[in-house]
Amino acid sequence: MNKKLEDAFNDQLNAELHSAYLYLSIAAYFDSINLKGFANWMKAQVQEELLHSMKLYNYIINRGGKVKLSPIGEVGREWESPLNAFEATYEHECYITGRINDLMNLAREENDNASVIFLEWFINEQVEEEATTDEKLQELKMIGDSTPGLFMIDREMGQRVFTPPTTQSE
Ligand code: OFO
Repeated sequence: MNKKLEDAFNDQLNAELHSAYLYLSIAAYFDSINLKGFANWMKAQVQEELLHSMKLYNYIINRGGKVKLSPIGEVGREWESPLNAFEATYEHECYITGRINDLMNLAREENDNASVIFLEWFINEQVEEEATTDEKLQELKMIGDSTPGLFMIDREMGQRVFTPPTTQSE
């Protein structure tokens, strides 16, 4: 992998770690307002982001590149409401999708077929990431100010379990 791609993959590794950091902060916000189910959901999301980070880490190493860890940017600590926190989450996922698309375009420009194939997994993953966060956002919009509605969603979100992938390549 050339230097340009190595740098871009390292930037994406940083962005995924930043996503984990952001979602951990959102989990802490939910814990602070006693929405334990929402907090559980966000903690599972943190695990997802760490998985994405490790995929990139392993790929950089496997391609003979150097992993360069940079400081992780600051994240917010307070959100106005669960709805506001999910607006931020969905927006963040759309931002990550844009980054993955740019990385794919760069891999194509550099004629790096292995990177193109590797990034296909991330392209598909982002479809799922946007869909799941938007689903929660829409549910929160639907319930409006209903406290019973909020507790119902909280109960459902408490069921989420992070399942680590079973194959080594993942
Ligand atoms: Fe890594 O997909 Fe979310 O950010």
